[in-house]
Amino acid sequence: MRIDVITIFPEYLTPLDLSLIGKARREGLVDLHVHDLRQWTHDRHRTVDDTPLGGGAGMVMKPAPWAAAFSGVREAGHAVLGADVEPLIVFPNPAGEPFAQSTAQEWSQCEWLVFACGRYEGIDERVYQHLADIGCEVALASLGDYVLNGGEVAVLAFTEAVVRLVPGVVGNAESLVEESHSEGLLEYPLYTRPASWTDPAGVVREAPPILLSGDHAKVAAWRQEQSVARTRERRPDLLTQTDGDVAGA
Ligand code: JEK
Repeated sequence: MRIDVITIFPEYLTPLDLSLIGKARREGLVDLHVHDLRQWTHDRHRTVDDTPLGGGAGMVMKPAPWAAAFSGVREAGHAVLGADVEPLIVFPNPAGEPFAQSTAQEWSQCEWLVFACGRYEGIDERVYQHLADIGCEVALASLGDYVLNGGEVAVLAFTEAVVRLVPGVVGNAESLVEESHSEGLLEYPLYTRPASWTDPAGVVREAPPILLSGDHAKVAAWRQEQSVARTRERRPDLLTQTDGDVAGA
């Protein structure tokens, strides 16, 4: 999978060098490129923003650097992937479709993603019109119902959620199988050694004895019950969603 990120703050994306994503990049499973939007400006001040037409607070991103950036990034991608491959262009946007695990699953099937990080009050509307006109597939996605200062933090989250679904990235394939089984439910409680732990207040806290029984079917049934009970308590909305019928709910 190839991923391009266009931003005025490339340093914001440096966490993508770390951990699971960094390893996936070094292993060649993901080809990730971060671009500074200002490289597609031509004035002395490398201007990417201007005042909103019609008035109002804040600044708006100018269309020309974005059009030049998409042209440059598409050309670079075509040189590697072939001229017949087109990216899905994703704009993080507070008014976009809420990003969900199902979105991550869809995007993980893409050969090529381009993330376009806006700042200020957003991007001139004609950029979206232009991309639609030239036949690009475009998606607006929101990280959630709260206001961020730009798209970068959303792209970190989108990329992490997508890349871990790329085959070979999560080393423990069992994890992904378990994840798909528990879909739509919250995680059951986790325990590790010691089975009997004295907390800092001197209280002896035992792990549930069933987890030491060695009876895998009983353990699985207990975990399922715990997941359903927790979901009912903390996220009842997940149990009334009509899709993804949950067994044992
Ligand atoms: C991309 C610029 C900052 C801040 C105006 C929006 C209703 C008006 C733009 N989940 C998410 N939250 N925020 C973003 C996000 C924010 C962005 C950009 C994504 C580009 N900004 C900004 C305020 C406003 N208000 C809320 C009232 C617009 C995001 C994602 N993904």
